[in-house]
Amino acid sequence: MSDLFTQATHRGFGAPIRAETSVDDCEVVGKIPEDLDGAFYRVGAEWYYPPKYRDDAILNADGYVTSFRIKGGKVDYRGRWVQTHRFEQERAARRQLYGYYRNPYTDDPSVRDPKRPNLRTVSNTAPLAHAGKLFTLKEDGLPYQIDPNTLETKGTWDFHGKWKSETFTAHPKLDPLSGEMIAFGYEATGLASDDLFIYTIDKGGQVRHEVRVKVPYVSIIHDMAITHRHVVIPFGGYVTGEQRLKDGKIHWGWDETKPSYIGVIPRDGDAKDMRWFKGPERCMMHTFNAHTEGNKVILYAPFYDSNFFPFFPPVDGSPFNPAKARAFIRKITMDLDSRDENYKEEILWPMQVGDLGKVDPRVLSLPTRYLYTAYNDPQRPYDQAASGPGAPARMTNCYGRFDIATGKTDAYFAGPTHNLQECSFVPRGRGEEGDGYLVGIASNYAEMRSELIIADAQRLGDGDIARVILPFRVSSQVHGVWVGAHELPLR
Ligand code: V55
Ligand code: FE
Repeated sequence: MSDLFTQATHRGFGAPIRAETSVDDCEVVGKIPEDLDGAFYRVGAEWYYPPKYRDDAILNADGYVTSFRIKGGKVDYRGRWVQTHRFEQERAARRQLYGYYRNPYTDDPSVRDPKRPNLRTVSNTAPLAHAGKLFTLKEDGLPYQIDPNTLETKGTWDFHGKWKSETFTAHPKLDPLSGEMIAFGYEATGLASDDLFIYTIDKGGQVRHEVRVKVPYVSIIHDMAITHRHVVIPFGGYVTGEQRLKDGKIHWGWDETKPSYIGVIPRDGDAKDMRWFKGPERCMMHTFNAHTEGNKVILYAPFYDSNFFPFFPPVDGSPFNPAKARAFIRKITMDLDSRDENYKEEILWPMQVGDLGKVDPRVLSLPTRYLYTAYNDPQRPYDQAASGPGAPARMTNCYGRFDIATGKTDAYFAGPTHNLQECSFVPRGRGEEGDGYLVGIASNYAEMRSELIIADAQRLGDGDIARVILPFRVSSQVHGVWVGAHELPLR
């Protein structure tokens, strides 16, 4: 095995897990609310074998899915690799076979197949529950169906043959009123292709509508948003192309001269209805939510000023600039009556935030009051000595609730040796926005183990109501979701 796992970046909390584990009846500090019945699913990137290239993206690591099944105040934990085609090839060969992030030309000849890039997906980005099924997602391949109880991988899912894109976004959106899912695939017809397919899938899981459009240029289209009338598709900055890939480079480079774009198309619209609103250099990764107000589409999103990913380097040869990798909560307006096709942008809070944001899923597509995301508050105590030499210079120490109506913020603080991963919202009660819990994993650096935090989303300042203590580090999360027991056949 390569020496890469012995490097500093792969030690401490970043060290590979290399194991599948189950813990029933986890240790709990505090009290798990009796009304919680469901599962918190998380998906992340976990190298089984070290990467072939030292400067590869962590986003290229194997998919790993975890679950916390919560019922009657008890918690069972489980973690499994997603058994993708690629994972099976590697395990059979007992070594790494795959090269750079989304570049099949750099793969071992035994598996190299640039005509079928989705065979090398790692399904490491997000869980999805829809129409009674659980999936793991990665934007360069099809969904993998997962058993919601055992986390066993059942294979890829193409919606009864009706999903024609070779890829499926990691961030489909579920309409809370209709139960529909809106999703898309980009690079839909092959490596570096400029085809974007957008689908509506009904609440029973059947494809109901498809539209095929061309993008202004080929870029990461990572997330999307929906309103009750429109689908919103933001992207910008990252570039790729057949030649770049044949030259053996990582899939994306950053081109600061490229404008950002936000596509707006009516739900169930035709290709000719797509409008591309334009703006300055931006790294548009995640969204919070959007709604339509008269003839304006309003999007809330924690976009970055510029390139966030050091492993996708500038195409002009300049060094990665961390000073511009800053995310702010932005309100973006697309005026459907305008002729100039420029979007308008306002920064709502001057503080930097983490870009993995959430809203109460009951207001998805509708006007929103509360935005939730993690961030670093430098005013909070940080016990760097107790956190050890491998701890980050600044901890992501808070979950914030940002109130758009009042401008007020509330914060949950995890402690002086704790680093928070993305939070997820757990709805409670009859549907009033914001009534629920925030759940998420904290890395306890002092004790080198992970804890599941459960906090009341309306009383973040009071601290957590329960912590589930794991006796080890869990895999790092990209995205997670809470799924109620009524949504999946949970045991
Ligand atoms: C992102 C994550 C990905 C990816 C592309 O957070 C973009 C953004 C975990 O994989 O492949
Ligand atoms: Fe994401």
